[in-house]
Amino acid sequence: MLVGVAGAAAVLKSIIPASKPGAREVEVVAMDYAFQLPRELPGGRTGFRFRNTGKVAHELHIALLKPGATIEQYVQLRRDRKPTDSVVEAPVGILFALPGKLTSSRLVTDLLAGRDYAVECALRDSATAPRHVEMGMYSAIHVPFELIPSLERTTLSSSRRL
Ligand SMILES: [Cu+2]
Repeated sequence: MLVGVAGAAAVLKSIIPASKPGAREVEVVAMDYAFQLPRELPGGRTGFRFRNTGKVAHELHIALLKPGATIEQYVQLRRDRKPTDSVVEAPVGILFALPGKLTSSRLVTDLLAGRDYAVECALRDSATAPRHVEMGMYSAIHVPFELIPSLERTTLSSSRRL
């Protein structure tokens, strides 16, 4: 009986994300050398597109920070040319955009409530030039608890009951 319930929960879990109304779409804009994007986004399925309005190539690299880690710590590690493992929990993905272009592909992820994401461009303009992140091309996305869509909340509380 318990196995049956757990099995049903597993099936529900795999179906619910697909049946959600369309993913929220967020367009991130790159300039030379900064990002324009919301500082806060609601949790849940989100698709990022990336528009480069600059004159050099840029990337949108998103990483999930460990709880308590800050974008400042992340950028300091970049400046010190050290690994970022101590502050990064998981990579999310990367989009590339050439100058003047909007990506045709999307980076889709489930933003986690209560967490922070690092956003950076680690490209450089020449082999000896600093990475763009070191020139200030970074940002952070905070996902507050209170902005969880009601569907997420329902899903969370029903899985707790199971
Ligand atoms: Cu860049």
